[in-house]
Amino acid sequence: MGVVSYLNDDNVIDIIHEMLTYIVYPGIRDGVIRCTNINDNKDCFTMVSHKRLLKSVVFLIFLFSIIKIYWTMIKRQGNQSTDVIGSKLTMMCQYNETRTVFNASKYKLSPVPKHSLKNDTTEPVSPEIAEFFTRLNRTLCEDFSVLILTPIHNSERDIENYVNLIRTLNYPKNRLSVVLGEDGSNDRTFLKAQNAIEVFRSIGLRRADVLHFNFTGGLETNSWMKEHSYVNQFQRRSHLARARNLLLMSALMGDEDYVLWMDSDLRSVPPDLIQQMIYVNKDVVTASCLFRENNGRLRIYDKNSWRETAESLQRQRKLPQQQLVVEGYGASLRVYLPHLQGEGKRVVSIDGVGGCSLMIKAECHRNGLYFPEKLFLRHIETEGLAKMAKHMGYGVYGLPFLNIFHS
Ligand SMILES: Nc1nc2c(ncn2[C@@H]2O[C@H](COP(=O)(O)OP(=O)(O)OP(=O)(O)O)[C@@H](O)[C@H]2O)c(=O)[nH]1
Ligand SMILES: [Mg+2]
Repeated sequence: MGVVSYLNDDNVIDIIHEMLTYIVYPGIRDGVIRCTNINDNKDCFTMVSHKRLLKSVVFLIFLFSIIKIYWTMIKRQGNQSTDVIGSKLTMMCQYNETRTVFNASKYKLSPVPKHSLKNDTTEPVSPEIAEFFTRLNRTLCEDFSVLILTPIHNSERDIENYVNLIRTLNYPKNRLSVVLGEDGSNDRTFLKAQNAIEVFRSIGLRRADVLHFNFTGGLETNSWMKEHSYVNQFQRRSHLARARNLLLMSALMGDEDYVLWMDSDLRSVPPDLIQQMIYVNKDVVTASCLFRENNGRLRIYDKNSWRETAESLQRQRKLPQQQLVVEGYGASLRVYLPHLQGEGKRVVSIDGVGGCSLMIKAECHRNGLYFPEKLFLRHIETEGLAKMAKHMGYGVYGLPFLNIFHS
């Protein structure tokens, strides 16, 4: 007689399968198999082998083996859809490009230029097109905890508007945290930021804080011209990269899903900015940052969000390793993000990003993605981060139809 033992939570199919396998085992002469529960020592059922049953038993073993394999496969598939996804990150908000087919012949879009050259303007698209590329099921993407990080410096004038922008975001406030990181200001930025934090706490944000960093090395000037002159870009961007990294290191907790980098000097952002960015489920993604002139013309403000072209890469190969490449100074051989609208896609792959509103999966930061303070493949700060992200195997994307406006 053979005995098959089982535990309370053993699978019935597994038990029967084991008993059937046993019954043809030649060592069990009487062909009796008993099944015993080892928790309470009680028998559940017994199987007796008859010669004429052997054929059908072999057939049943075969059948059960098939069912078992099938069962295991289904179980494994089920596991994958929660496992690979890495918790809730992809499952709930996946954007499926193939589900929405853009009718290119119905809606005319300006074709993607070979490169953006000296053109830093963009045409507004019709409300219909904008709606097509920003439509989403809002309820799907509100389950993540998002940390908004904003470096601030001499931002006294911007903070009130910044507070309003955070207020108007329609993402659940209890899943939002804001941490501001200030250094080197010679105005009342820190005081204003402390007041802002009080407001954030009062409207129910998950966490709100302002940090002061005591480090030097920034450009000590209040002149916009000097700040943006080409010769000062290494120092300015390197210092800003450091401020961002310090902020990241001090503020990122273990339970945040996304980090949204948002500048303090934005005029407006869409209320569903966060949902839009989460919806596309990318490691690194940025919106188009524009500037609206008084005459209504749209200028591309953020020239750090671009796609490389064969020409831009060829030109870089000729440069010394230690040469900083910054966009926005002279004719561009790259294609700026808003000029990629012509591809007719909600989300497009890019190679450089700016920091106006930049969403990064917290996991990427935890895995070592940061803002290079020195050159990384000839780039620095946000553009350096994009280069580093690609180097680490992360995807870098832009949303050419999602506009935010710089002040
Ligand atoms: N902590 C810190 N924040 C900074 C520093 N410089 C700029 N910032 C902040 O970083 C963000 C981006 O800086 P901006 O100076 O706006 O960069 P930009 O948009 O390229 O340039 P502008 O045309 O001057 O607006 C803003 O929120 C600034 O307040 C700095 O030295 N330290
Ligand atoms: Mg700015």
